[in-house]
Amino acid sequence: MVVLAKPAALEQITLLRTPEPWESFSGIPAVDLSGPDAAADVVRACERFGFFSVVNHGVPAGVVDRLEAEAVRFFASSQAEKDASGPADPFGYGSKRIGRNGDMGWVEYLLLAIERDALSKASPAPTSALRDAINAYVGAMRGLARTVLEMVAEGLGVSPRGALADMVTGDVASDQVFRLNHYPPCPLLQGLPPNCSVTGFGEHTDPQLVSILHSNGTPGLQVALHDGRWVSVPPNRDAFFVNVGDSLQVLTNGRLRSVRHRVVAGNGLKSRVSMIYFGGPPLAQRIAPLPQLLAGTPLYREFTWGEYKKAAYRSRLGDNRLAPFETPLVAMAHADHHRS
Ligand code: GA4
Repeated sequence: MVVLAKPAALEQITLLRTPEPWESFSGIPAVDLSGPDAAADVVRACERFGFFSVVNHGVPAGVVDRLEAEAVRFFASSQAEKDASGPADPFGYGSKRIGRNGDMGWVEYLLLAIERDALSKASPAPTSALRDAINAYVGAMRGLARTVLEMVAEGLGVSPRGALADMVTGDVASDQVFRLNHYPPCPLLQGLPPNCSVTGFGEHTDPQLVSILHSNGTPGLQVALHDGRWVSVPPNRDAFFVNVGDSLQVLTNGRLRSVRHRVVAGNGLKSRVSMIYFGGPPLAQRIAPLPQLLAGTPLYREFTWGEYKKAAYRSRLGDNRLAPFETPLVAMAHADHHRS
């Protein structure tokens, strides 16, 4: 990453020079969820990248289009109207500030809590049209999260097949979050080298089990491969993108790893609008390597999702949030590795 001299208005937002958002990587797997090998394909993609797209997912285009139109309408409304739903702490409308600990990005967003299959009553969804569109969309995402997590269990040989899916869409109310993001083009980049982009959302992993993302077909999302290289994800309006989160990494004892990802906003590119469903478990859910997947030493000690979430909200975006939960031997091995 190259840090450049920059205009004062971008003071606290990191500029990046690599890779270029329009140079996309063709290696990200697209899993056909209706295919006979879907479960094996999902696991292979999770192991190689912690990230993949799904096609033939069965989510009606109308559900997505309706929410996208409402999201665009919301972000185009006046600053005063948007501010009426903010400031996000953590829920509500936010602009540039991400989380509570000083992270900044060229982004505005609406972060909302979900209770079972709908927005929680306390969530400040600005209009009833937006609320209704989100509820329909979240219903579809719960179904998709369930399918993906059942396939992960099946592909890994975990039984029952619902063991992971039930943590997110089971009978006990789980901790689900929904987020709409808007990344406007960044005019302040004018005059800087053409291959410059600005951080829209800084690099991080998601703390939950899975996240499911949809975007309006605009580039900007980048993921880190296991060798540390950052690559740009080719946008696809017809697909959803699935991220492995930290909790799934722990449950699988590191066989699946959460994907580091970030969003960059460019100069002269059109606005990017994305919608993300985060599937977390109930607060009291114990997270520890599943006995069925524990061939050798457990890499992580057991914790509850509530504990992890509390620690996550105290951290900075780019922190390695799992490090404090590694078992002592693993932590020592990592420390040795970094020293040598
Ligand atoms: C990353 C994934 C989700 O967007 C999120 C984010 C949350 C926030 O925006 O408030 C966090 C971030 C996310 C992880 C570390 C903490 C909390 C911002 C931040 C600096 C809603 C979530 O659950 O964790």
